[in-house]
Amino acid sequence: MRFPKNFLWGGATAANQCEGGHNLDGRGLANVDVCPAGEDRSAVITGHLKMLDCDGNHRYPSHKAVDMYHHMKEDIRLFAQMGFKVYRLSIGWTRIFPNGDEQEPNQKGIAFYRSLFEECHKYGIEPLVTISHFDCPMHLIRQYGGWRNRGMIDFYLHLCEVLFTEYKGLVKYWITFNEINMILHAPFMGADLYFEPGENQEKIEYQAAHHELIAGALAVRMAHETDPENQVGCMFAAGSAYPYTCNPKDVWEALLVDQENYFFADVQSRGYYPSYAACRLKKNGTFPEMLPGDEEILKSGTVDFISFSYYNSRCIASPESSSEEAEGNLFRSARNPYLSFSQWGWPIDPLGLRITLNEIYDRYQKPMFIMENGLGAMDTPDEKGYVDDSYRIDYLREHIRAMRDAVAEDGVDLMGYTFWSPLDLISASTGEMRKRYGCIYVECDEEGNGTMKRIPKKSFYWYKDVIASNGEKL
Ligand code: BGP
Repeated sequence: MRFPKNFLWGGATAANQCEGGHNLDGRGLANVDVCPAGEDRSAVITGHLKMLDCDGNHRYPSHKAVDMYHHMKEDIRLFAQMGFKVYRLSIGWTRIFPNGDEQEPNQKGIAFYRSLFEECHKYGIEPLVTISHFDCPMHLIRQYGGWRNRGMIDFYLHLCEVLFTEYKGLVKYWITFNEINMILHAPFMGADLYFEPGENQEKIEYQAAHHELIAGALAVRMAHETDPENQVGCMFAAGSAYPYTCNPKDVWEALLVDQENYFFADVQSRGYYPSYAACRLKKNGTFPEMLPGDEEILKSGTVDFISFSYYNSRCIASPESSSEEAEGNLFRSARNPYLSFSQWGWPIDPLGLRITLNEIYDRYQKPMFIMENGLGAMDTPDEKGYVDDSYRIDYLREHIRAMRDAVAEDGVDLMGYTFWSPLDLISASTGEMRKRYGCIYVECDEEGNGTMKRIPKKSFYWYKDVIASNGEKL
């Protein structure tokens, strides 16, 4: 037994990291457009430096990104050449609703995604849509305070209603929010939150999370009512937390980190707040305000599948165990002495993917989908622009092997794998271009200058064989 016949192989992108064209055809300004490149980025995306508009002193990488807005057909043709069965992309909310609170959508935005979906179907590629991938109209933040405000639920649902009806028959796989747990790690980028001095950050984060959880549950219901073919998943940044040692205190700290991470999917999959979260948030005085009826909404809007990103595991040490720190997808943890690390210091742990798949499947017993996994690295093209990225192939091969073991030997139910990312794009955490993930090189420098020419790397041809052999040829 190997990968199922209908396994969905593909790749994933996010609108703000690849589209560019940030002010074209009526698109409005979004939170992701005011996250600068450079040293202020970290403070802005974590909500500690308030930046509610662009200024002349910073560069904003989402504005141009890799110009997929003008290369869409060419890019999808390349994805088709790799043999993609599925393409995961996100909707730029402000292309559809420039301010977010309009009644009528922007027809040019609707038309752009319609032609993108039609282009996918032309090649037999199933589009899989993230409704919000770190994306919120700035007007909703300035006017209403963003996800702190319960009113956001209605704006979000209005977006969903337009998407579900406009694209009925074209899209059947939906994700409500990308990496919903990023609210706790990059609150401005993840959920448009910034903090004034003296505010209780945790309380605001969990209140906003509650609003997103309610919005997501109502979106699941709406998707099913609009078209019974629709399948909706939750999405969180996963990666098991290992105790640094077998000291029970390390084991306990690791459990707490896992619970903090699983909280969101626990609610989205089971339909209620897990007791550990209810107890701790009440004790901290940060349990969110709920309205009568909220519990029923959560119960009636559980997701069809569980999706997640996996870049690395984490290693957790109690204060008693002295340890060095490691980086890792906006989460910091102890440095695991058994692992190697990427150029950006992220641990590389393929077996951790098998462990994570087993943990998640045990916990929810629902089909799963790996929505992101990949290696950010510095590529050196030759004089023709060709990149021999054998290191990326090694990373992907080992992770796909681990995923195959989880499917074939552990029996987990896995729908598909969309690696990050088919083409080079802007890094979410650092805003850099030189942190490249793609199987397709994009000729574009750190300042956003270049021909934007697309050139397949070695990994492009390798992944093509992987798909053609349904994961046999690695
Ligand atoms: C995830 C995000 C993606 C993507 C990826 C890689 O957190 O969902 O948007 O960017 O991580 O991270 P980075 O771009 O920071 O290297």
